[in-house]
Amino acid sequence: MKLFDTIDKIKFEGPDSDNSLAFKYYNPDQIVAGKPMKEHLRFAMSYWHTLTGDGSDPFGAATMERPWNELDGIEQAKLRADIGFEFMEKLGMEYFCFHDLDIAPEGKNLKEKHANLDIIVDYIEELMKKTGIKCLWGTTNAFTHPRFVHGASTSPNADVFAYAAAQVKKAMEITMRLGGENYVFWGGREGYETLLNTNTELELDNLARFLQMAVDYKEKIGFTGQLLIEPKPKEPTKHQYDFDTATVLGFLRKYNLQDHFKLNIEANHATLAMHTFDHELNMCRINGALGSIDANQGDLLLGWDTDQFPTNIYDAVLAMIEVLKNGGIAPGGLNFDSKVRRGSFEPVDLFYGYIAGMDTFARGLIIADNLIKDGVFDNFTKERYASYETGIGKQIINKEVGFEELENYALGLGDIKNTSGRQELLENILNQYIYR
Ligand code: XUL
Ligand code: CO
Repeated sequence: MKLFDTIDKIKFEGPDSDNSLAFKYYNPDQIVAGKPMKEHLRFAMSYWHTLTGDGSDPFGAATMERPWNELDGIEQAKLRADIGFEFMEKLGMEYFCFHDLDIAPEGKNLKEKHANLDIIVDYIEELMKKTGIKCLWGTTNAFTHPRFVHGASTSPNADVFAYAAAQVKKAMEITMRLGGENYVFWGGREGYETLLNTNTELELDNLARFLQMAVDYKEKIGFTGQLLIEPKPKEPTKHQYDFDTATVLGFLRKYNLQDHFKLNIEANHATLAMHTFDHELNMCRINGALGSIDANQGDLLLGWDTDQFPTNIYDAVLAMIEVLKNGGIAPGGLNFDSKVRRGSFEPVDLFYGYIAGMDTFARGLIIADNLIKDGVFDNFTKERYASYETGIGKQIINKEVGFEELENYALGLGDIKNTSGRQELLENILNQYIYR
């Protein structure tokens, strides 16, 4: 049984095409900055939003029309996998990302859950061999089941800590078996609702203990994938511990874990933390911690994680500037942690969503490359900081002066002259590159 019998492989037809089921900008083999577009972008399908998301929300029932709705258990999981791989093949999507719970039913207990996973992993492995599609990253879902009501590794209940550890152990083994290039830790319910009942010190220490165990186990089994932490400031808890990039970097350094983890930056999580997407990417890049991207966008009028397909070209350009300056994103990639709206319930809407996201980032990549090649912002910025290349600025950089020398220098200064930051000029030029 196939879901998309009426839809052929999505092809690149260029910006003038009026075929809604074609790429206008994503041309996988087109060379940009020395390598094919697909190697810069390393697009991935999110198993959860694409294959398990049903369109339900706190106010309403499921809406998504999907053929697996009629099935359950292992049969449902197999049909999802079949259709998921058909979908990726048709999109030319080379990677996928998954939670354990997305691919196999939970089962009555941990033993049954593991057995279900083994069946489905065998099945997915075959589909991967047949199609050449690879795993970008795997993770565990330690937030949906009621046992995680108070968190997983930060739960006050040590039994829950142990259960979560067993889940990560298995999920890491599966990810390794599927050749996953990364393993992600998103905090799930690792946070708190009120300080009145929370020992934050113990919870944070336990989070670090848990991550250290994951590092130890990774080394023990010889998993060579990159470990990633995905910051998010709130939702589902009021305060998530992995608030944003700066918080996660501080945490990793406090517990001496910084050499073992990079970050997976999600656009909508950045905006929930009152940052721009490019701010978060930039903070990672300058700290050598940019690991991977969850590509989506939020709605600026809403304060929650709407996980929409990214269509904002402005943000995509600024994000791709960071990726290019990072020397690329591999072994990470761009995972569309994005879902079609509840009202977009027909299967074809999944194609429209992915085409929109892939085209936006493809175009973003080309514009970012042009801006970098022409030195548009780099030349301006270099000039803006030129005072640190000679004289007192150079002495500051070289640590040749302290407060006393600087006071002497300042006493000898006349009126200080600043120059304009030219923000509006730069924004005009950015728009000009986007419009071209
Ligand atoms: C939740 C979120 C997750 C992670 C993986 O907001 O982004 O889907 O990406 O657990
Ligand atoms: Co995410």
